Amino acid sequence: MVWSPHRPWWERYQPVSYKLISRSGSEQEFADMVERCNKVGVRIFVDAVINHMTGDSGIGVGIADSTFNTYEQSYPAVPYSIHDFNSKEKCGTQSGNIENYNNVNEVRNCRLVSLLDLDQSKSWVKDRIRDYLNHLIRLGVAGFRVDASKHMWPDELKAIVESLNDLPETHFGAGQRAFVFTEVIDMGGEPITKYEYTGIGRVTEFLYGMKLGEVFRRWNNQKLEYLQFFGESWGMLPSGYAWTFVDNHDNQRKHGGGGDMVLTFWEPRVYKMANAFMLAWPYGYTKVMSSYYWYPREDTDVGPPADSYGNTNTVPINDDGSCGGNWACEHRWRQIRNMVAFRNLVHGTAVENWWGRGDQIAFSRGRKGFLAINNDYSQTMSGEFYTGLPEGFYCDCISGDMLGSGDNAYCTGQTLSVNSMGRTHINIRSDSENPMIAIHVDYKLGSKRGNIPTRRNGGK
Ligand code: QV4
Ligand code: CA
Repeated sequence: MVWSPHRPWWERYQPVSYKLISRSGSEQEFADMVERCNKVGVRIFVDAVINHMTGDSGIGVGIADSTFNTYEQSYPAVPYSIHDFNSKEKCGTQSGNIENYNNVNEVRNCRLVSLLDLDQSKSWVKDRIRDYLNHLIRLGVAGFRVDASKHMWPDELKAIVESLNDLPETHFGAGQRAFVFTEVIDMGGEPITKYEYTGIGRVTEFLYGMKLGEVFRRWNNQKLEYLQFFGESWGMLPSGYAWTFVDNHDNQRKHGGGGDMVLTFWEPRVYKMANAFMLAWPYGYTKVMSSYYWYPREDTDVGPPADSYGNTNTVPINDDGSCGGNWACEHRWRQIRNMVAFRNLVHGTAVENWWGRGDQIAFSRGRKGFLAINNDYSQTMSGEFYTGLPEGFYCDCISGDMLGSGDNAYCTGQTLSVNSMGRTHINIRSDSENPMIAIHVDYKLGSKRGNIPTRRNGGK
């Protein structure tokens, strides 16, 4: 990938070759990480940049020491030459860049912000991309996020995906295919739609984070109670095709679409609420973002924490489970981490017992989990709520963790008591830092339920 003087994060979106060498490490280190992750049930998905190569910047050398020449359109390390790129004639704009998103041909055959645009109808190009992805599959990755999918013809992309090898049997069992997510920003109003890509894999649903941000910010008269039918009826993809997230690496820094509505770790209180809702809500395939803090905030190019050579720093883990060294690690924040476990646990159950009043909502997932959120400015959310859960004491996974097991299990946060009717009393102040409660059957306390005051938070 390209090497830029100020080491912006987006260097890695400009490939020079398909060598697995970056500021994050070597191929060997990558392969080792994938191997170790697979062993403990953590799957790795690679963000594959296959629409284009570098920007139109002349002659240069990439991080892995491969050369390129954009005047000649040559990338000898692949190799790609001028025949492998969409020509100016095929594109049709004066500049050779995408100028009008209402012209489908332009969006797919011209250069996105001057990035040299590969022609995926050429068998040489298809084969190089296939070899690259198969190489990653051989190393044990579980699938791909396909960058800039909107800028590739769906049938050509589909052909590449279908040509890939099965995943290695050792880690995945026989006959398993790579899991593919396509990046297609479609918020309505353009001729290219997300629906064109549903035959390839999951598709990004950018409306999701935008709308969720609008609701949790209470903008445009939105209220939490309107979330009762959050999903397809809001103009989003059918749930089985949608890939959802509160924010991503682009829109958290105002690249790509989404605007000011998008919530990020910079606003932790409301960000945690939106993520808790997303993870408890049975729509789409959810993604949790994990970021780094950057300064100054207005500079949206700042790269990850790095050493003086520009190599990305290792992430230090603090005693409380949070990350140090300017890594935000939202995925480690207790409220988010515990809601991931909630989601996995309640998978397959329906929303039941919906209750909504303005900016206060509560609902259960089958007889397995229950979430209540108070996003009201001033009103406490208080009363008896039907949780759908079996009688017993439960540890609220928002305010704490359940540690220990069986009769010795205890809760580091607040404990809720569900009676034989499945009802519990809740009291959530509007000024609480975490104005939510979430309980589920895996956090059911034994008879010796006990509270201890220490709280392991993971950061926020
Ligand atoms: C600039 C000008 C051009 C000019 C060119 C001349 O903008 O008009 O022609 O210089 O050399 C960087 C710079 C950008 C520069 C470009 C080429 O920011 O200013 O062009 O390089 O040198 C990321 C960043 C981009 C970055 C790009 C390549 O967001 O800022 O561009 O990487 O390094 C659309 C797409 C969608 C896309 C989204 C951002 O439909 O697919 O925009 N999202 C994905 C990724 C995103 C990535 C790319 C696509 C490109 O999520 O992170 O862009 O791989 O909505
Ligand atoms: Ca293209």
